[in-house]
Amino acid sequence: MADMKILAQRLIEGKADEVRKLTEAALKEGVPPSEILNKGLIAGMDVVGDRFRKNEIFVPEVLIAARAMKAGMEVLRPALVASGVRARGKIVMGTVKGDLHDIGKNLVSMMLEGAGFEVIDLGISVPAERFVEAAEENMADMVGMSALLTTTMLHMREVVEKLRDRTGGRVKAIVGGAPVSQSYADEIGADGYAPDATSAVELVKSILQANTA
Ligand code: B1M
Repeated sequence: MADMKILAQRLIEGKADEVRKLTEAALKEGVPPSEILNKGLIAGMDVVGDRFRKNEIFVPEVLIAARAMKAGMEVLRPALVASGVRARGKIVMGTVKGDLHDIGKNLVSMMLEGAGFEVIDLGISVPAERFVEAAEENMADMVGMSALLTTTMLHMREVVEKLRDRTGGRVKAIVGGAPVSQSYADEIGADGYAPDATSAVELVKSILQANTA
């Protein structure tokens, strides 16, 4: 019989193949997709996020767990869509123009997906206009920007300004990456800043919940 605790445990251990198989088996047994998502995959990812925050595990373990999460989500996504479980929100993510660093951005994206958000990942070196176009085309709730260079973080301001002009503040903007700080986020008028992937998830939840309240 499908056991969501075992599914969560395999995800924590980063066993992508087992997570995929257990998710398929649970669906076949008729476990509701929302239960597989919340009690299996997200529950596992929450533990990973918590351990990462406490420095009990590090980036490689998180990436491996996130890959297992992705494997489960690939199986679950069609069933979730069919059962009408809506994502918690839609976020366009990318590393800003001129910047090729994507390890942190990928980690943030995966953690957000793990927390039930839909992420549209534009990749690296994304021009300001592309962020705004993608937010409009996809009716996104938020744009997330990552920068690892002191020179490229300067492009974040342009994205924030364009977004505000074109969407009137409907689409929120958050920023992160090693050289970025809360004071820089405040200076450029971003809606939020997070120092790491776990706090990024908390930040997105709080901004989008406040938005719909
Ligand atoms: Co580059 N690099 N790099 N690099 N690189 C740094 C960033 C640097 C600090 C190294 C150093 O000099 N000590 C330095 C930047 C100096 C500065 O501007 N202050 C630097 C430099 C100078 C360069 C080049 C210019 C080197 C050269 O060619 N002369 C060049 C630039 C290329 C370019 O982008 N145009 C370059 C190239 C590269 C590689 C391609 C070799 C490679 C990137 C591979 C890749 O990403 N696919 C690379 C790497 C790996 C690094 C270091 C070593 C590691 C970065 C990393 O992945 N960290 C880095 C030094 C360091 O940080 N120790 C360095 C792990 C990752 C999980 O952390 O990305 O910080 P991080 O993400 C965190 C948080 O910041 C946050 O959450 C993540 C998870 O907790 N976060 C967000 C990130 N994005 C977020 C978004 C959010 C919220 C939170 O909301 C949207």
